[in-house]
Amino acid sequence: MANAATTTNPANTAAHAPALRLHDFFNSSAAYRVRIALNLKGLAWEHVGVKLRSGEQNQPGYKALNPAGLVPMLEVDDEHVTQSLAIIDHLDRLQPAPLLVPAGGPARDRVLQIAQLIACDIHPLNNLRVLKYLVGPLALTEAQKNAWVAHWIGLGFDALEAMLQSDGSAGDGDWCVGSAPTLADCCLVPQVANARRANIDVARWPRIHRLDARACRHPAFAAAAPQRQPDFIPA
Ligand SMILES: N[C@@H](CCC(=O)N[C@@H](CS)C(=O)NCC(=O)O)C(=O)O
Repeated sequence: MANAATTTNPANTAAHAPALRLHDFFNSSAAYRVRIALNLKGLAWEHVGVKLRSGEQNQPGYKALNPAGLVPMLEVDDEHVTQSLAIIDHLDRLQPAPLLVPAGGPARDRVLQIAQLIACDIHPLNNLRVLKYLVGPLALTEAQKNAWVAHWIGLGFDALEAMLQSDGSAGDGDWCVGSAPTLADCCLVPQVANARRANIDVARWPRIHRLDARACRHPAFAAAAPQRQPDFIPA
């Protein structure tokens, strides 16, 4: 099913338009990053739902496609690309406009630092399989699990807020780095959505709060939101 929210960006002139199929789950923040990137580039893509709550990601059929048993996975013609940051890097090479990881200089460093702070330091600690392990084999209570989630998001957002503040050029701008959306914003918005799902008051971090609100008004971000996806299940 083609994502109705996306249209082809006339600024992009790729000679061959590969078939893009995103193995996706509406509430996956890693997949949400990729949905934003695809939309920013105006690429047409097909949603392939993977039902994480019923464990479809661990079934042999999906694991044959992605042995890690995680979404997202992007099929680009016959190639299977996993890991959201690698997928977005792939998309930058497939269709450079707009470039989501700046080519060089301090902006590139800042974008990658923010993206990796979120994708490597915050998100994995609160992933579904980690939380299941806490309440399953480790027998934590729901309250202890929630405290775990709030602790790691809080610690990470404290660092992120300070990083955003230290950016003299863009700390008060519309985007995490520079004057246009980048990979950093593709990571920030889904992580804020995760924080809200965990009932964390994101207003504690004014820059993160403001940048998220600004980005969510952009059509590419709005169309990628969980509630706009075909497999959305209301809470
Ligand atoms: N580092 C991976 C993380 C992927 C990931 O953790 N995906 C989650 C959803 S956000 C998942 O598939 N979880 C399934 C599970 O925990 O069983 C990426 O950036 O793509």
